[in-house]
Amino acid sequence: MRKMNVAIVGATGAVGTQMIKLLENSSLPLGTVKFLASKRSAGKQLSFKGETKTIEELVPDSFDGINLALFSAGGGISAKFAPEAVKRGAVVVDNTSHFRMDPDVPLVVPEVNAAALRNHQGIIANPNCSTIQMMVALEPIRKAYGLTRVIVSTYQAVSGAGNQAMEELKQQTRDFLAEKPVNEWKADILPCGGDEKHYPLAFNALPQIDVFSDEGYTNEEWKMINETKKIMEDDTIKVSATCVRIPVMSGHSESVYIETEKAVTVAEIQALIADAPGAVLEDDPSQQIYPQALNSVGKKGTFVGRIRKDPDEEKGIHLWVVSDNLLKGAAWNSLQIAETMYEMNLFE
Ligand code: NAP
Ligand code: 3JM
Repeated sequence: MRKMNVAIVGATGAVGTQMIKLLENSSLPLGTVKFLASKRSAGKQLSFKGETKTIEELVPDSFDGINLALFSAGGGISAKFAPEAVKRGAVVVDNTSHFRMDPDVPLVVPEVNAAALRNHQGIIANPNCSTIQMMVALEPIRKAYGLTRVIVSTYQAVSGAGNQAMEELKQQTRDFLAEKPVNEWKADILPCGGDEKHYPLAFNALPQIDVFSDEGYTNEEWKMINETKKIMEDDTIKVSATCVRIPVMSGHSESVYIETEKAVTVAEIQALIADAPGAVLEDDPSQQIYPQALNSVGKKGTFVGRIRKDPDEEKGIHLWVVSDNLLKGAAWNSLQIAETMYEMNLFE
């Protein structure tokens, strides 16, 4: 069996830390494993499979001899270093939004469109966390009944914004409990590191994820709209999104409204979800069973419940979709892409 030499770029981050844990239990036959981050972290040590490993500073030559590079250190780092990794013979699975809409880059959720991996030219993009879990829930419905429209509102966890954002929420929560006035809480990152104003997230809900873009939508909302059409290979599906950050540590929740092409019953959708790869049905109102963010943490599945018909729209269905944003939304989907490629014999 061919050994895989793997580099994790952004190894100290919220996503990178989960990637390391998953790689310890991966089915990939591992050769060398390298952990890369910025100069700030170079020299720090961590444990991998019982051995002590040292974080190295990311430089172009980091990729010499590497055949798989998993990137999650921001779009700018991917723009600069992913081509360097490919030049040196690595396959890159990129977690940032930088390459996602590039027509030469497959955008993959393995349960949905693994076949697209065959067309890769060195870089494969991992979709946005909120898109991924929605695709796992909707693809089986689209395949069986057709999909004409999606309207989604998200309730996104703070871990999706990185380690510093999690720390900021924890401190604001401590400040609230210490009865410190809200105007004295520190808010330097959320809703979005790249924007001018910052607001507290503790005991709040912020309808802004990423910066604002065209037509009053944020970039996060455009990611959900555009990525859905690319993954489902259908530009005619009407998609709209409202993305909201809430004070949950991990686990994104989504209220998803869809319209199907053919009429469908709730029981038919429940049966499809129960059978769908990567999806877990949790839907029994009589027993108060429905997906919850807290219960999703540490799990690889996408949990689906609250499935019900729209009272006024014959082909309208509502669903509640929950998944661990750092796992299926990021680290697990990336590693699953790599494992799937290995099984498909796509590493040279
Ligand atoms: P994070 O907790 O802030 O971690 C950022 C990571 O990037 C750290 O390892 C950091 O290393 C590294 N880094 C920053 N600047 C660097 C540089 N100049 N050179 C090398 N490494 C550098 O962020 P995160 O939540 O893990 O997210 C990281 C990225 O993954 C995001 O920016 C985003 O593009 C992507 N992401 C994708 C999804 C998704 O939906 N698929 C979800 C979350 C994040 P140091 O510790 O040395 O600073
Ligand atoms: C999730 O600094 C950056 O470029 C990263 C911003 C970011 C992204 C992104 O756009 O790549 C933070 C958190 C994502 C994402 O998955 O789209």
